[in-house]
Parts: sequence; structure tokens; C-alpha cells
Amino acid sequence: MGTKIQLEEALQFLREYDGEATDKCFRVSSAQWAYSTNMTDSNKRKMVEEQTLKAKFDKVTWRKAVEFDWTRLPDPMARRQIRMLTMISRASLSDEKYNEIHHLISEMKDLYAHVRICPFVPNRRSEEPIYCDLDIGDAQKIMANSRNSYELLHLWEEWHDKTGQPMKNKFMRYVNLANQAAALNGLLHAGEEMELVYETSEFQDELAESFQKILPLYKEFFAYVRSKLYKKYGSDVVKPNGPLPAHILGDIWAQDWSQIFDIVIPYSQFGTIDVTDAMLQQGFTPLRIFQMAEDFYTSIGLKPMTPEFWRFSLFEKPTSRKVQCTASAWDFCNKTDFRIKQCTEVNMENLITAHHEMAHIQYYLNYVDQPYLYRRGANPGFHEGVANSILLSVFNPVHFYRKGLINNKTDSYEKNINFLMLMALKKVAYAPFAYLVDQWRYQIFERGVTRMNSDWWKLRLRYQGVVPPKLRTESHFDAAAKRHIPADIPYVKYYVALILEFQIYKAMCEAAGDKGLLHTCDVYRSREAGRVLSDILRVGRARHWKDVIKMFTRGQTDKLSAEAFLEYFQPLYKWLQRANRNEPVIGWMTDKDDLALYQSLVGLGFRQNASKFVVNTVIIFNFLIHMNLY
Ligand code: X8Z
Ligand code: ZN
Repeated sequence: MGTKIQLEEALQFLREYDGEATDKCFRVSSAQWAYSTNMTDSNKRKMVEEQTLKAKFDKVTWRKAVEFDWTRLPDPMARRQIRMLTMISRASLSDEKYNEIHHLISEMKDLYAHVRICPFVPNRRSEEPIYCDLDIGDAQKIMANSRNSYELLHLWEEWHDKTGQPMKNKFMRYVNLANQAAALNGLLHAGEEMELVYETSEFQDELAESFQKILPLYKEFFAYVRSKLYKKYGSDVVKPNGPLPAHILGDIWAQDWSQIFDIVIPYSQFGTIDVTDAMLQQGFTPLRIFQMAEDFYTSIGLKPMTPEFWRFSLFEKPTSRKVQCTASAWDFCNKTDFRIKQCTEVNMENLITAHHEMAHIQYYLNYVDQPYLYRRGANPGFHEGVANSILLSVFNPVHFYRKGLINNKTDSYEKNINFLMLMALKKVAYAPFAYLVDQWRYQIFERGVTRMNSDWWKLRLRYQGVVPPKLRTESHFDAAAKRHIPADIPYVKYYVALILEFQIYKAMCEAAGDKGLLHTCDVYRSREAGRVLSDILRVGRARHWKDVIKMFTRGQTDKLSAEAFLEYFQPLYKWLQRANRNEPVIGWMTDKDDLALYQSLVGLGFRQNASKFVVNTVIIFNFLIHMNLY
């Protein structure tokens, strides 16, 4: 920290910063948009040029910001903004190392983006050629739809092997550099640095507390899903009381289990919500999907989209050029230009995504008059949390009924349970995963890279109850299968978002005066609910996120609280308790075979003996049979 304490000087610096940062943001987003919607080499070059200029600007800004002793500035806003600028963490590195870490990250992102894997070809004759050209989208489709455990295992292994191994050395150097940057900022390790953005020392405690609250629901849900998977795949694949292998959950990372709904559906004769056919019958187009989303927001008193939005957004996949099709919402930082990029197809999933992306645009529109540093969510989880809280209202039988997309309200008990099960496969299943990714990352920053893979599986088993489907060792690097790890994208924000999503939804439903079960609440046309939302959006990051929680919960709490999450799933929780009454284990029991799948056995009491593991010391594994968490 520096010595400057003159307020006038600080304010002048912040004014200049605001203008330049806004301009840089415009240039970078324009170049990124150009590339993402027309992926040519020349557009890529221009984008990289702008990104490099922005990285240089960040470094210069950081150098200027640390000249101030922000703790002694008399104005709280100036203090907060300068403090935020000193958090451009990696800028403390020398120019050479700063460039090196950026280069490493972009190399890892590139490697990840170019991974292609081989399809499963049973009984292939050796002379038959095999085309190994499946990307992550293809792999995910197979993980979602295949029910052949050999095929699932093959894809899982291919993806994990081909992402992990080439990345490992680069990642280790990245850890080293990130830690050097943190040390130069007076911190113990880079994990501490990544958490500064939450501006509270209670952050981890709050996360742990909310997770503990969710755990009983997760265990019931887990035991139920396991019983169905056991029936489906048998004891060769699923242990009746144990953890679940990671390859049969419908998703390559086992984070979203909704694709196995057909296997676990509670009442198969009742089906579940799907409005795709109705949309097709009613002649929906991509444009109409976005008009319907806009109608939702204006119905609760939020802003209509701008003329630029309708003019420049990309709603359909162009045929004449290559585009990057992941849906996203863009703020060009010039107060008028906001866009969505979505290769929209007419189906329910795209309808939901359109509402989600438009929530981000609402955030941009509402905090437009804040200074640059506050034109973002109150903390990194808010943008996603807000967007998904709207989806709880939209992806909801009551809402679809009101919009004429389903004929009769889902009022039978069985349909409600089916619906909640589908939501649980998305949300309850995701909670431990979202929680553990950054725990792993921080551990690696803190304790080093010697046991990266076993540390990863230890956490996955501990929190998710998931084990690798095949033996993994330290020569593998399975965390790299998740893009956010090589791409240096923080992950705990998704856990924060998951909790906030339900907290915000509940606050809106209360304001709307909804008296029914939480999962049936639709805030469409409620101006009161809209006010709750716009109060959150308008402040952006100008206030501490705990103040924002306090504001929208009307003083009830300033914490990330799992209460609303649990209330939403309460009917399902009760149902699960009944459905699981004959299950001997709620949660999972871990035994030595599970641990042997990923632990380096040397030094842990095991000796590898040909193909068989022999127990040396009984004492070390006297914990072999124990429940759940260890
Ligand atoms: O990374 C994403 C988005 C970009 S913010 C595609 N998500 C997380 C993930 O894929 O793991 C959205 C859900 C969680
Ligand atoms: Zn989003």
C-alpha cells in the first residue's frame, strides 16, 4: 500500500479511470463480439490486440491505485473503489511474469477448446478407421442420452484423459505464478486472493453453514437416485449403499443430473412439463421467444429492451459464417448498446435461456448510471443468481399455463413431485459440485500440486458421493476436465448464485403476496416483485452484497441462507423420506475399494501386488466402513 491520502487526487484518478475503463470495455466487447459472431483469423487477431491493451491498462491502473493508502481516504466511495482497483491481483507480478501467466491461461483455454475425443466403437476391427472428432457438445449429448455403461465409461475416460494430461505442466506453472502474485500482495496464497472480491471474512463460514443445511436433502435425494440407477445398471456398475460412479449421471462432470430424469422419474405415467410442442404448434419464432421474454420483464415493471438490442442482437445461427454459439448477454459499456447472442432454436430450453440472458440485460440496463466499478453484480454470484431466480418463475407450470403453453395447471400431487424431482436433478445435485470446485482450487494454491488428483477425488467423494468409474492416479489431472479450472474462471460464484437464486425468488414471491407452495409461485405481472428485483439491480455493486441481501429480505438476514432453497424442495424432501424408507443407507458408505480408485496407495498401508491390492496395516483403514463425510 502507498502513501497518498489526498482525496482530490484520488477522485481525479477515479474520474480518469472511469472514462478510460469504459472506453476499453467498449473496445474489448466490440472486438469480442465481432469475433464471436464471425470467427475469422483477422477478427481473432483484433480481439487479442484489444485484450492485450486492456491487460496493460489494468496493470498501469493497479500501479497507480497502490500508490494510495486507501484506508486513510475520508470518502467511503473513493476508499472502496481504490481498494477494488488494488485487487487486480496478478498485476503485482513483473511485466514478464504478468505476460507469462496470461499467456499460459490462454494456452490452456485453447488446448481445452480443441480437445476432440474418439467415439465408442464396440467390436471394432483393427483395420477400420476411427474418426476422433467429438467435441464437448457431442460428448455431452452422448452422456445425456446413452444408457450403455461401456459407452459412457469410454467417453468419460476419453474426455478426462485428453483434457487433463496435456494441461498438467502448464497448470502447475500457473499455480506457481498466481501464488507469487498473491505473495507480492501480502497474501498467503492465490485462493485468498480470489476470495477478496467477496469483501468479508465470514464468507467460508457462511458457505459451509448453508451447505450443511442442504446436506440432509442431498443425502435423501442421492439415496433415491442411486436406488434407481442400481435397478437400471445392476451391481456391476452401482453399489447399493455406496458412492456413485461419475459416468452414469447424464453429464460428463456429474454436476447436472437432469438428463437421467427418465430413469428416476417418480410417477412415470404422469410425465412432466414440456412446452416445445405447444411452441411449435403456435408458430413460435426465435424473435417471438425474445418478445415473450421482454413481456415478462415489462409485466413486472422492468425496462423494455433498447432499439439497439433489437437491431444488433444475434438470435439465430447464421448459415454463412462461423459463430461461437454459447448463449451470452453483452454490455458494450456505452449506455445504449446491449445485445444477446443466442443460436436460438424453437424449443422450451431456448425459451428458458432467452429469459435468463435477458435478466443479465436487465441488470446492465438498471445499473447503467453507476460508476464503471459498480456496473456489475453486488458480488460475483449476483448476476447468475438474479437470472436464475427469474427462471424459477418462468420454468413453472403455473406460468406456462398463464401464457397458454399448457392446457391445464399442474395441480396433481404426482405432477408436482415429478416437477420437483426434475428441479432437484438440476439444483440439488449441483450444490455439492458448485461448492467443491474452488475448495479444491484453493487447496492446490495452499498446499501445492503434489496430490492434485487424489485431492480432487477426495472432495468429490466427500461432498458429492461420486467416485471415478476407473482407477485414477496422479498421472491424471481430472479437475482440468472442467473448463473453469484451466481457464482460470472462479467457480464458487455458482454456488453463491444457487443459494441467492432461491433467496431472491422467495423475496419476490413474498412481495407478490403469493400464498401457495414456493415452487408454484409465478411473479408474472407483479409490480411489487419487480420492485424487489429492480432495487437489487439498480445498486449494482455500489453497496456491499450483505447490505443488498438485507435490503431484499427486508432486514431478515444479511447472509447467504439455504432456507428458501429448502422450502422450495420441502414437498420433495418429505416424499423422498417416504420413498427411501427401505433404503439402509441415506447418503453413501465408503469402503476401501472406493478409496483405492484414486488414492495413491503407496504409504497408505497398501502394497500393490500384481493386479491385487493387499492390506498391510489394518489400523490405517479402520475407518473403511463409515458413513458419508469423513
Ligand atoms: O459456466 C457457466 C456458463 C457461463 S457463466 C456457461 N455455467 C456453469 C457451468 O457450466 O459449470 C452456467 C452453469 C454453471
Ligand atoms: Zn448467465
